[in-house]
Amino acid sequence: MLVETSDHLTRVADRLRAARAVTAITGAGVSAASGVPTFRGDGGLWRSFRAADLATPEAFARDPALVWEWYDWRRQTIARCEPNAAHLVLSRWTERPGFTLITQNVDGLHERAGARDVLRFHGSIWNVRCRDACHGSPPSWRDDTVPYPVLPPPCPYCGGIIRPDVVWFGEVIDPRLFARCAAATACDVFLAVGTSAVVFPAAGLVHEAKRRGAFTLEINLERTPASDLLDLSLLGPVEEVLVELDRLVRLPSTACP
Ligand code: BJW
Repeated sequence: MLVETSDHLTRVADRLRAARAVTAITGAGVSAASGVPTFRGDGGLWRSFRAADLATPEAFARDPALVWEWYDWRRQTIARCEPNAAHLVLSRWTERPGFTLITQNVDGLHERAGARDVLRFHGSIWNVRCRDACHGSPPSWRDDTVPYPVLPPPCPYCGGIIRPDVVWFGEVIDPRLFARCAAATACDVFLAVGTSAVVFPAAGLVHEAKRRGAFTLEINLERTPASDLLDLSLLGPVEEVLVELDRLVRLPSTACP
């Protein structure tokens, strides 16, 4: 179902207010208003670069300097961006018991907005690890260097090279993290926010939530492959829709007893 009416927003707000457990998964659309490029669509990152050339282990093995140039450029871009209203609403919602925030975004803007316990499905662009998992190095560490003086950046533990600690195509989601995200599909309301819903297994979570009985909705500028399967699609800029939803959630309930 596709809607944009205030009546539907009010109904969603009623459901959110009554829900004991709410889970949201966010995608690049949530950071678009902050100036972080999305992956697909107009101006998306894949318009200028082929995913297979940059976001795969094979691409990194072939040309680590090229892949790092892309990540270094994105890190410089993100470092200049600030969280927007959508990040701020979601960060407030993470203070609510029973709320789980899963993000596919690697930009760290949810955390910068103050969100608690964010489940980072595809890792973080601000974390790195030794490409060869050398003995002396931790599994992953934070590195805010922007820009890197040398590409690919050297591993400070073995002199080899480091890689971004993100999940590339063909790589497996950390099983413990995946288990926590899968468990969060047992909820009353599941929101898919600003994601094209084409990358699995992340895109499968909303379907699993629906199968388990959750009310499922997406917030997006446009229809996605998930639209027909969800209970509701709210079409609009997430940084506006979430602010309005948040305002309505704070009002007294309008639901019939
Ligand atoms: C707005 C807005 C505004 C804009 N307001 N809205 C099942 C079926 C088919 C394929 C597979 C499958 N299972 C696995 C696969 C393979 C593959 C996959 O899914 N491929 C598909 C593309 C076909 N998946 C994988 O390889 C995954 N691993 C895996 O499955 O392991 C098991 C396995 C291993 C080996 C073999 C087989 C299985 C890993 C996926 C990793 C994805 N990694 C990336 C890069 C992360 C690092 C980095 O950032 O560089 O993650 S790709 C990229 O896509 C990134 C994103 O997190 C992800 C999702 O993108 P997202 O967030 O949805 O962004 P966009 O740009 O696509 O959409 C933005 C949306 O916002 C749009 O809809 C706009 O309209 C909207 N929007 N402004 C509201 N203001």
